Amino acid sequence: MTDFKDCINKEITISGFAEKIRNLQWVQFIVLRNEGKRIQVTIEKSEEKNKEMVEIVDKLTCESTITVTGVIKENEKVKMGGMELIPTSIKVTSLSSCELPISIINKDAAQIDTRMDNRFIDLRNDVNFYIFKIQTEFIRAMRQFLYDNDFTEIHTPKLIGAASESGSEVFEVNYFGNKAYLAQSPQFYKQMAIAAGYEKVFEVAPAFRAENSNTNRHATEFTSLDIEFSNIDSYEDVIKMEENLLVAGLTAVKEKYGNLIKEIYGVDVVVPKLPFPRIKLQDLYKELNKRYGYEIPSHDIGDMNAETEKLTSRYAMEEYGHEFIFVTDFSKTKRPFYHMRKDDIPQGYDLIWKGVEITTGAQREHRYDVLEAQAKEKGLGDDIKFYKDFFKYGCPPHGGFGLGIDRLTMLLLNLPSLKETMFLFRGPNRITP
Ligand code: AMO
Repeated sequence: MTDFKDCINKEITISGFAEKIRNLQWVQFIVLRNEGKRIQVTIEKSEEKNKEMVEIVDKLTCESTITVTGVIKENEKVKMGGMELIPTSIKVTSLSSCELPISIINKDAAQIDTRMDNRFIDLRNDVNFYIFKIQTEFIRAMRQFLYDNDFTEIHTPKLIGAASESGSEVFEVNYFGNKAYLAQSPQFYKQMAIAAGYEKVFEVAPAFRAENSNTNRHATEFTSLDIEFSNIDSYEDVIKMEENLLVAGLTAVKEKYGNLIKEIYGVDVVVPKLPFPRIKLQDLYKELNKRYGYEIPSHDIGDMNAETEKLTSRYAMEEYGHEFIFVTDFSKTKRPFYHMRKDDIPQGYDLIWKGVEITTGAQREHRYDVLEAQAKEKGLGDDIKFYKDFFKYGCPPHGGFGLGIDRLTMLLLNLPSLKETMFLFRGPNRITP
């Protein structure tokens, strides 16, 4: 919908939802909503030329869709931007049932599950509606950054013959009587693109995880922005690429939606300073212990858990005044076989934002013999032979990362969970609508 200020005294045609209808003795008002914007439509009942429209509005129900032609007039008495639309024609394009299953104005009046059942109505609420307008800008700007840096976009299969990365956490599907799986990540295929000679590739696509975890940050299907590029010296190059990518995304979001995000979600969008802080896992453990008395549970040593991530962001904020922090030097027992190791330390990182991991990245092991030894050590056998073959006939040093888009949006807007953030959430107990 256009900005109405540019349309004053002009005739326009607008289609949208009749959000509110007030039928008074002398006048009818409709609040017309289109793409999160609103205009008041005012119909004087006494005017003969309005007779037909008055009859239409008499029968109109809230959330019906209408197309209105008329002139935008300034009227300081109108709360909605001091403007109103004086119609010459109103067409009803679809009549809504009177009783809505959930409230649009007050989204929190219904339980989250009821809201998800009725997501097409739930999304009409501004807080929900704008999520995807803002996310679009975030992804658009990041894509633009990648195009500007000569990345090639690839589309890798999500139906795969061997469980990728590791044997766990994949959904099995019946593929004409044989077993197939839903890809948990494009990891192997983005590396294949490097072996094929593409210097820089990316993909934005669904990833599937058969994790039976009901947390605010896990979905069984989510969207991943995956990147892989070659001729790097170390994972530090990967970190730098991710820093610049996020700065590009957040700069664009702040510019286009900063004020709206503050108004609707109460969040200040911060464009992070470069470089983001980095810390080695062992040093992080020491800091968290010293500052907050936190001791990592023995089964998580060498890795992070939800509590560690939360405290890590607290530390980053207190020490550096930064929302982001890279954690490096994880234990090789906790990292995948394809991470390159130096002195037995995986050459990769996790990126934490506002207390949640948003990325895993690394330099990859591209030397065939070493890769094979690391795969063996993790008990991986013949089903990844096709992957190991990528490294047999020349493959440059390379690295990359996977960035969870849904988590990114959740954190950007301070939403409480992926259930609120995703267009349609998929979890262990949710596979509809
Ligand atoms: P990882 O498994 O850490 O790494 O996933 C990368 C990022 O994807 C997001 N993510 C999820 N988001 C929602 N629900 C989930 N269940 C979920 N699981 C992961 C997170 C996470 O940081 N192949 C590597 C990436 C790489 O090295 O390039 C990988 O998949 O934001």
